[in-house]
Amino acid sequence: MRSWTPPEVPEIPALSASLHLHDTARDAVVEVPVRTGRGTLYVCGITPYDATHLGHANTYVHFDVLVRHWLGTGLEVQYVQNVTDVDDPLIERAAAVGVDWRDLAEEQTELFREDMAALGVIPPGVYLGAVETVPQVVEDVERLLERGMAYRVPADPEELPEGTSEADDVYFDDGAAETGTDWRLGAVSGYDRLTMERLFPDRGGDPERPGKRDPLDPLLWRARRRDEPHWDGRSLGRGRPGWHIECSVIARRHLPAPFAVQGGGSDLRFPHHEFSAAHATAADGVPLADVYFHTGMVGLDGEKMSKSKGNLVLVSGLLAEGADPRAVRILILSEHARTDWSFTRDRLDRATRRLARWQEALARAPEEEDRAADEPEDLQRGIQTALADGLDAPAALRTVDRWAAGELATTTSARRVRTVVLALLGVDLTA
Ligand code: 5CA
Ligand code: ZN
Repeated sequence: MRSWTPPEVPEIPALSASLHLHDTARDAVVEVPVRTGRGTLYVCGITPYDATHLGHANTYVHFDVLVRHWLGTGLEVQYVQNVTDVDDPLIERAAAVGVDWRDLAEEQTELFREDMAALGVIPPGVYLGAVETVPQVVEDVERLLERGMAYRVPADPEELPEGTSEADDVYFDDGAAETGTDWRLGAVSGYDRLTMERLFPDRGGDPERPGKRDPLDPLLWRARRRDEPHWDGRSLGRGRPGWHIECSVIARRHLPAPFAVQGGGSDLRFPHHEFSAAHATAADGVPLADVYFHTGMVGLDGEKMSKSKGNLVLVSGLLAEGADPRAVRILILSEHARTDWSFTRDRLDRATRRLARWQEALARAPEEEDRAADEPEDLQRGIQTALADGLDAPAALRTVDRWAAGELATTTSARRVRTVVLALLGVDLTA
């Protein structure tokens, strides 16, 4: 799938600074291992039916800064993202508004691309939709069945298309995976069983489905239903992919195993990241990722922003009202990646004023500096030290504040400041 127009990312001198992040699975801050000189990252993409609200933007801007930090340490970055372009919420939404689900997905994905480009987010190297991944999903589900990690559950004949009397869905067997692999239910999310039982039905799970071995077993393949999209599933019969297997399959095909960081908002801890990791381990015996890093939830008036609550602040809406996309980035980066926060006009105004202060300081900055061009100076050091320490963007912004207030020890030229702030924070201070 086409991604979006990449922003300008200027080169800066490489500064070695190993990244430490909070890992949800271990509930501890850990050093992110670097294998074969690369930063490897999968971030769960949008389900294109309510793009792009500030919650989405929060996720992708914080991970963008992670990518920028890796680049700033001289690493190559391998970044993969999906688009859940077929799933229940999208199909339900399309039916509710009377449009074809494909048109809704394409329209919202396009809006997302425009918003990401406006916010200066570096696009992933691999950007893939669920629809274009169906053959690989079929491969992996067949493999899980062969390995005894999945089982079939007959679909309700009432739901099947005209002329079909029987068809099976396929479910992941949590119990078999716990016995046959190192994965345990709760290993990634860190939740206990009661919490998982509470979250599962609200996040796409179907604990009540008759015939399941464990109420928490997730769907891998849904047999074709009346009026639902469907694809060739070879031995599985026609149908469509479950949700978690999509990300597991895309990550397994396009990243090493394990890759360094699996990311997304904290609402993906369970069931999504729990089970995409479980599916991957059950398929080939190797853990999916080294570190599971989750960003906070953005709300409005104290409630999580979501289509169902109708409290969306759209990025395109803010920009249409005249908000500067750089101020939107600063707004997002003013809170720590892991912090939950609520949008207010006041916060956006503060971010806009901060941008103006930085621009004024840049206009006053000297042409000359007391550092060789290939040597990192204090501004870069300050920003990257903050980012290396748990991706602390607020501390990185405070470093820029200190520079703007003339508090850094060394003199940095205007050119260098622009380059460093653009490369690491994605904020272009010129103009
Ligand atoms: N397509 C799946 C992931 S495979 C999905 O969750 N799509 S989504 O459109 O619902 O969310 C896309 C990303 O935005 C996810 O990382 C999700 O955690 C994050 N997100 C969604 N709502 C919010 C919110 N209110 N605040 C912060 N992040 C959010
Ligand atoms: Zn995902």
